[in-house]
Amino acid sequence: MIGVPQITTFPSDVSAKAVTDELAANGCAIIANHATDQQMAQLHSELQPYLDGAPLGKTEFAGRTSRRRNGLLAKSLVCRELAIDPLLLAICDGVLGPRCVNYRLHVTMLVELMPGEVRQELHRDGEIYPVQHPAPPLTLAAFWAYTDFTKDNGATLVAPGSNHWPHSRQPEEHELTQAVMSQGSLLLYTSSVWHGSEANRSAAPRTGMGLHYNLGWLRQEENQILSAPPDIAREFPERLQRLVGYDLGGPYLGFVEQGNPIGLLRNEEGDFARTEPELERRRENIDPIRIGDMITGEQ
Ligand SMILES: O=C(O)CCC(=O)C(=O)O
Repeated sequence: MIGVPQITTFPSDVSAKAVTDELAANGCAIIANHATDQQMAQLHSELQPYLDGAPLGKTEFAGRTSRRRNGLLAKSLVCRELAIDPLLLAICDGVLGPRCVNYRLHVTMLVELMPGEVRQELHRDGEIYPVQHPAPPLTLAAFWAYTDFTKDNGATLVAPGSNHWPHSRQPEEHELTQAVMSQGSLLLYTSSVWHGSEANRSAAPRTGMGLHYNLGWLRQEENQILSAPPDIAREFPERLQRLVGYDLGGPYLGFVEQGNPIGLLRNEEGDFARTEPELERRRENIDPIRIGDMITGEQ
């Protein structure tokens, strides 16, 4: 990338294709003001009590002046809505869909940087899996601005274009930019992109809400089935039930008693079909993925 690095910001009525193309090109994008004021107000009233009761981080990575909470689907109705936002899922279809039969919700997290928090160690989310970078997108991070993100309060640092960098190349300072955005906006980045939270030099907390997605044949970062066990998941819309893992990940992948786990939520007997014609069809359309040292890029 030549010149000052930038994250492209799109309006909320952008097409999924425009964002998917930007993610393939530069690995990151912002969708401005995507959640409504009403959703953000309700989100705060649902989640802030959990955040206020959270302990400070106990590692450098988690931030010793930060507070975090997970298991958000069990705690917030708005979080359930945002996790299946139609535009966001259409972007997941474009980014993750070509390489899996079903993608999953990977992790839910609130990250509140308190005043005085220092810069987080920069990282690639894909490091959670033992693969060479650059790799095709294994995860898509959807980081919602729960508060405004400003230069001073720790708006996430991102290295646009780093989705194409060789495995060992790390960002230099001039290759980083911050995801400055207003409350309700959405920062997206793929798994090979270098990023991390910046120091909070302001007098107020900066909070982001991560609802990240991953390829359905990889293990999810957060154990969603324990975070949303059947008694809780029964309250979810069906799309969300399937997204957290009450579904086959593909033909024969993740069955319960010989059937699709969605039946568990409906108290149905296993149907003894560990696959479905639609899953078989989608599986046929995925080009086999080479895992190893080959450099594949994001195309
Ligand atoms: O809080 C942020 O800005 C980024 C956090 C992050 O990347 C992480 O904790 O994995």
